[in-house]
Amino acid sequence: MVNSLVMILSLALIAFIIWWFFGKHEVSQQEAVVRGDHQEIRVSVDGGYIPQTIVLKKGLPATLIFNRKDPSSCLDQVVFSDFGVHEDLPMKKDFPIQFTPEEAGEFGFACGMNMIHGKVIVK
Ligand SMILES: [Cu+2]
Repeated sequence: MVNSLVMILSLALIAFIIWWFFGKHEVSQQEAVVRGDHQEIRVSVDGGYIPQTIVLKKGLPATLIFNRKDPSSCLDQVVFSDFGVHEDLPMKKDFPIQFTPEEAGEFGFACGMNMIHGKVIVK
């Protein structure tokens, strides 16, 4: 009895490990679109940032068009500390945030309370 229980638990654990390593973990990632002399991407704010990971090209001015659909006060500000951006996001309105990523790397951004996170990858 105990043996079969251990067996079942082991199988469940193995299944979990397989899922963890080989399953599809949907992390939304999107690249900005280059338009002439700048790059642009839309980010919607709804329970989190969509896409959560934004890929930008190094050295090209970027416009991130935020649109907040989530009324929770948690998400009413967005902070890109590496780029000196700290803005209030209006509800249901396009709100452009502009900066130029001068260095390659990964840079986090977050809500005003640093609870909800997104990431900028500069290549
Ligand atoms: Cu928050």
